[in-house]
Amino acid sequence: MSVAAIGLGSNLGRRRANLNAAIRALARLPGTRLAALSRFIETEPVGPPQPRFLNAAVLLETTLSPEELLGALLGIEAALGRIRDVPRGPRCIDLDLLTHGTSKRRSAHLILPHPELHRRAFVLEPLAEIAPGLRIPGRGRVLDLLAKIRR
Ligand code: PH2
Ligand code: MG
Ligand code: MG
Repeated sequence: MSVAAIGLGSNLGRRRANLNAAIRALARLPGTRLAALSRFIETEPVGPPQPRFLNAAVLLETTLSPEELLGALLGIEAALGRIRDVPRGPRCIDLDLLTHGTSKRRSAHLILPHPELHRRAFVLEPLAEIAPGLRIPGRGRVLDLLAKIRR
């Protein structure tokens, strides 16, 4: 059993409904329990000009491997109508695997921990709400990472 952190984002369509549908789907994954859910926070877009995001974070307890969980996230995104076109562009749902226990990965499909996680307030803020003491392998505690980008 591992604890995995997922970052959620939506800036197209019914953002709140999109996040809620994704959270319901995450909670239904095999071998998986939804352990914590942050509030939804409105954030300014990072990257190309686009609508504001709603972002959130969840913790899952799961027996799925990182690769299995990543596959499941892509499946949920597709089921909710995600179309992959503009990199870092608008999306109805984005589910990013941030950490999975103490796992590290560097494959073409999966980098763990997520390579941008420690730089992104829209990820760290909701994550700090539910897991301030979570250790990001190779990077440190969530709360410390958030303090670093805020100063
Ligand atoms: N996701 C991106 C690019 N920019 N900006 C905000 N505020 N929130 C996001 O989730 C986000 C973004 C690519 O995944
Ligand atoms: Mg993302
Ligand atoms: Mg993504």
